[in-house]
Order: sequence, then structure tokens, then C-alpha cells
Amino acid sequence: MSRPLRVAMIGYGFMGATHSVGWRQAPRMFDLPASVEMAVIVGRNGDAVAEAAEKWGWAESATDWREVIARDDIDIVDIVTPGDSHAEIAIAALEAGKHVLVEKPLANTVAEAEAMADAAAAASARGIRSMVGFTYRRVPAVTFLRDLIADGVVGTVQQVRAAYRQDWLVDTGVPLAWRLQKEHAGSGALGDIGAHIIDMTQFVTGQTVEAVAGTIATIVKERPLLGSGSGLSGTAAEGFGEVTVDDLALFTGRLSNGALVSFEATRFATGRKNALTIEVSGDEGALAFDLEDLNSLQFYDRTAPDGRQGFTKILVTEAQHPYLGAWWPAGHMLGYEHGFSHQVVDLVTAIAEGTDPHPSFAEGLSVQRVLDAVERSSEHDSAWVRIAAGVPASV
Ligand code: SOE
Repeated sequence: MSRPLRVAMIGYGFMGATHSVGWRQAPRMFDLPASVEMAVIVGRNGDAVAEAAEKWGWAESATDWREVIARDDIDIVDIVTPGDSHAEIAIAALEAGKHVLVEKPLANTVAEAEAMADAAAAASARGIRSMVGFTYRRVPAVTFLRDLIADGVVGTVQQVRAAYRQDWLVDTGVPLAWRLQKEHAGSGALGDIGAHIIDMTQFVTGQTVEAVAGTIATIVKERPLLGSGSGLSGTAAEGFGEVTVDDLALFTGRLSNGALVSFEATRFATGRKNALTIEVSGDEGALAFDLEDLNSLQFYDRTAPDGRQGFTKILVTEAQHPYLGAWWPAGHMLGYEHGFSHQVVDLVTAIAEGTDPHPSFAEGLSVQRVLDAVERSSEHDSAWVRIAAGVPASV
């Protein structure tokens, strides 16, 4: 057997923890076609990144990502930094011949995403693979929902409702972490969680979002400066700074088949912690998913006899459901973190088989174009904005 694929992860915040769980669990639970080693984790603060390495099981830590991607013993670079460094690191890693996984959204701007997609296409010609971390595609119920739609169980998709609702910014004391600063995050709720529901809509329907009309808004315009910590768990310091991203985004999308989608991405849905929901309505049935009940789907079959129609709960935990064969007996539930293992399974399988994994950087670019179009629509009184050069959603 050839030597293991050795992984370097750049970044060590919340997504660093989730990706570490994925790299650790996937090889233990799935029969991967190649073995994997968690070689090195990289961050600017030497002490903090050494502690993360110890806690999450990385063999080494380092403080200079450029030195790490120049190493011959590294095969995969996993990027979990804020969006402002995705393009630079990903393009450098691809040029250095490393396979790349990058956390969503692909980038902060369309121009960066285009450069990344170009670099990925050039690298693919040299056998180098790249993937964007839209992990919710890999929740078994979501993958199964996509399969059912592809099998035609809802007939023609006529309407979609997609929402991602959080409430962590209702607290005006939450400090000005990088997710609230345009120069680091690109956008706010729109790019952070709206990106997930745009990708999910394109993934499950097999359609692309071709035009959007919507509004973004910032509800709390100033917040305490960040003291210690980062990401979602920082603490406040003295003084205030301006929030430069949106707190919520409401928009309508038109799919390539003409169907309309209502999108809502918000960090101000009081009481909703991490509530992603999607409902796809077709002429023969409907399917609905709710992340807060992630082991199941709701299915409505319009072709069932009159008087016996109604939404049915399908528990997506059987061995024949996507990814489930490697886990527990039916009914023994999975959680949020399992999607990160499934992401590793699909990436490592693609690398071993010499195929391009999904979601590709081109698919990440297609989401980025939608995000950009929503911002432009909002700037122009919610006018419809067409998305140029849409890239087909993958299977
Ligand atoms: C924060 O809003 C966040 O961590 C997102 O960045 C993730 O993509 C999502 O999985 C959970 O919420």
C-alpha cells in the first residue's frame, strides 16, 4: 500500500474543531481507499495552536502556512481560516501540488472565487483535487432528499422554501469578532449561513439559481470590540466598533427551471439556534428537512390515495441510507459532526480514485455569484439581478 495521505490544516477555530473530528473519525469508521494522517495544524499563535494540536490529535503544530505547504510530506491542505485568506492559501497550495479542502463560503468576493476556480481547474488537469466544505450536503437525510428528488418522487419542482435561522446576535453584547467585519468575512449572515441554503437548494434540486431579488440589513450597527477569544466565543473589551456586514438577508431566487425559492438567512431569529430548514414542493409530492431533527425527512406523496395523503416522517438511519452503513444500527442517531466525517470520506475517495470531488470550486463560485447578486439587488431597491455564467449544480 502507498504511504498515507498526510493532512495539514490551516486554522484552528470552531471549524478547526469540526474538521479535526472529521479527519479523526472517518478513517476509524469507514473503509477508506487510502489511509490518512493528521500531520500538522497551523495557526499564528504558537502556544494556542500547539494546545489545539494536542487536544484534537494532530502530530505537530506550526505557525507559518507557507512553510507547511512547501513541505514534500504534505498531500492535503484543509483551510479553515476566515474567508479573507482562503484565496491566497488555496491557490498557493494547489500550485504546490496539494489537494485542497476549503471551508465555505469559497471566498469573500467573486473575483477571488473566480481565481480559485481557475486554479482548481488547472490543478485538476495535473491530478490535484479540490473541494468546498458545504458539509450539510453530507447529512444523510439531505443526501437522501437529493436522491429522492433525482428519482422523481416529487415530480417537477415548482417551489422551494429555504431558511437558515440563528439568534446569537440578538445579544447586543456579542463582540465584534471577524464574522462581523467585511474585510475578514466578506458578508454576514448572507455569506456565512445563506451560502449553505443556496448550495443546498442547488444541490437537492439539481437546478441553478439564475436570478435573485432581495434585501440585506444590519440591525445592530455597533458592537463592543473583541477582547479575548475569537469566532463565536469571544469576549468583549472596552470600546465599540462598527459592524460592517449584514445581520440578515431575505431574498427570492429564480431557478433554471423557472421555480421560485424564498431564502432567509438571519442571525436575529430569536430562539432559533441553528435552524436550517428546506422544503421542496413538486407537482407529485413534497420533501422537507429540518436540521434540528436531522435524522429524518418529511415526505408528502400526492399520488397516494385520496384520504390517505399526509406528510410522513422517514427516519434516515437505515444501513442503505447514504453514509449510514458505516455507523450504528437503525435508529441510533447521528449528529452535526458526522457530516464532517462524510466530507473526509468523499474527498479521500475522490483523491484515491482520481476523480474531482463535489462541491467543486466551480460550484463554490456559483454560490459566490448568488451572494454577490443579492448584495447588488439590495443596493438597487431589491431589483432582480441575473447571475452571470451560472455553473451547473453537481450530482
Ligand atoms: C456560524 O454561523 C456557523 O458556525 C457557520 O459558520 C457554519 O457554517 C454552520 O455550520 C454553523 O454556524
